[in-house]
Amino acid sequence: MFHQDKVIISCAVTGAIHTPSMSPYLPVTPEQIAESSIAAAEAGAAIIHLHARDPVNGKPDQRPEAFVPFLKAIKQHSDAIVNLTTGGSPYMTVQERMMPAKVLKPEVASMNMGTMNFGLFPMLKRFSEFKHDWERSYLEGSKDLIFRNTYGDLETVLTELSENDTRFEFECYDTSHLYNLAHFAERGLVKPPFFVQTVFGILGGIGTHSDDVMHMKRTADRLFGQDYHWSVLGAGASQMKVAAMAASMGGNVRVGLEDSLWIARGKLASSNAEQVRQVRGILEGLGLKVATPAEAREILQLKGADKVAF
Ligand code: KMH
Ligand code: ZN
Repeated sequence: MFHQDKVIISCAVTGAIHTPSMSPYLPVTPEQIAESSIAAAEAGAAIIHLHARDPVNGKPDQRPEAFVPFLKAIKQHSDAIVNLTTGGSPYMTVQERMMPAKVLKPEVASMNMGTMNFGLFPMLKRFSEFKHDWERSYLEGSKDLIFRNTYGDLETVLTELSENDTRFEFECYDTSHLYNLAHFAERGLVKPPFFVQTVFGILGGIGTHSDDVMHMKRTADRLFGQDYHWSVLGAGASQMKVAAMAASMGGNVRVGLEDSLWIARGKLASSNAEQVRQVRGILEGLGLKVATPAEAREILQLKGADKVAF
């Protein structure tokens, strides 16, 4: 792992795991997504990871035009780095999922590094009342859902987005995904420094135990040496615990309502910025300093906000 002086905070503002009925604070409309992103950036997030939703029913929407209104607002009011999802939702095709990043040419796009189960159905135990028709079947359907990221898919997305000098947040949900990244590095399809987002606590991927965090770090250290920057994302209740563990070992952190709706046990986070402030407090309490967007651009060797297409 490359050792940095500053810690990069990413914030994933809304996304495809949760549905609008689960939290009144989940941003849904373009105005809400823009406002929440700008506040998260002001609180200290250098990178904003974004999905779009249908403003009426909150369903994930992967049309590039659904992203444009909030991207323009975010660019106007902050210098945060925009990271666009290519994960979309596991119900979408890979071509659909890639389209916003292909058209809008962000500095960073997410890249899910392997095909996997993506079990959202356990949330049905906690949430039973839904405002919109699609929500229950969306969660139930995940019992038989394959989140497709074949080698052919990865090759296509990596090649096409690299043509625009978009770099990647490599989302690795298990050790096999690190090996997949090493495979593409060996073939020269991806260039260091790699921004490796190890993901903990998604059913279908690795768990959130400290041994899991250590195992992912050790494996990435062995495969990539100094060629990678490590970041962690703990889903659900593990969000801050995983962040604290990784930060104490030199890692970067991702928070946000996409990955966890919570700020404390049984207490919903009232905004993305609230989670950013909380993780910032943990980092600063450990004696660490938070990277600005300019510092994060330098660390990750990004092309700059003037080279995006929005
Ligand atoms: N919420 C993450 C666990 C993507 O957008 O590419 C999954 C994610 C996928 O962020
Ligand atoms: Zn995402």
